[in-house]
Amino acid sequence: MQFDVITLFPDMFSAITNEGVVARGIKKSLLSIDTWQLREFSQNKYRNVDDKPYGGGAGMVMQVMPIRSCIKEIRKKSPKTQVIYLSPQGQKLTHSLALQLSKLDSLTLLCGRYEGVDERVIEQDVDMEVSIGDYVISGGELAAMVLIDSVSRLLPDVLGNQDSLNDSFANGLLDYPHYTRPEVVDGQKVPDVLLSGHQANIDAFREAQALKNTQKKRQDLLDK
Ligand code: 4FN
Repeated sequence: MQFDVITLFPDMFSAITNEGVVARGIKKSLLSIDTWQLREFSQNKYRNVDDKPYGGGAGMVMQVMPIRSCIKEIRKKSPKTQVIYLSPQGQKLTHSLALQLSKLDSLTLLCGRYEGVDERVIEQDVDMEVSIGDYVISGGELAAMVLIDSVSRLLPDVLGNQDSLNDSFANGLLDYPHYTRPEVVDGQKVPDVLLSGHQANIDAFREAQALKNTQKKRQDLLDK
């Protein structure tokens, strides 16, 4: 899968390209991330890509033409790329949306800064707006990295054998609780059944715990 990222801060993406699941996917040539410095598409010698909002008010707005020229350049390589604007106005990123996106060959991720992009970009150049949640953040880059991580781990062969986390969300429940050595720590003991060696009982225990956990902490997941 090909990710093209339009951003004013390409260096931020080293957070996912240098280590972890995404980095491993890149090493195995299962995915590729290219960043595009939006300033290189500026139309003036100062490399500005933002301007004052029509109608007045605080802050600056990202201009249409640098973004449009950048997307045109990306389309030379990936003509059918889907352009996603990471935005608080977007549809919420969920496991199910990540799964849908993971079936596509090429995604272009547009990262906003300042007050966001000129509305005409959204009208003409953006296929989909996606949000990672309802809180204020300073730019779309962190959101784009969350999307890339969640989509990449769903690509065939990226995770290898360790796909337990995908399985657990596939049933729409939270995970069951995990324990590792030592058996007792500060008087806290690992549940006996996990030491019993009786796999059917262990599976039943975990399923019950996952359900209980979900009811207690995330009832909203069960309401859906
Ligand atoms: N954020 C809200 C309302 C109004 C503005 C914001 C906000 C970064 C460019 C957008 C935010 C949240 C989830 C991108 C937030 C996301 C962004 C995201 C984002 C700079 C303009 C801005 C009601 C959600 C609190 C700043 C609510 N997922 N503006 O954060 O890009 O992807």
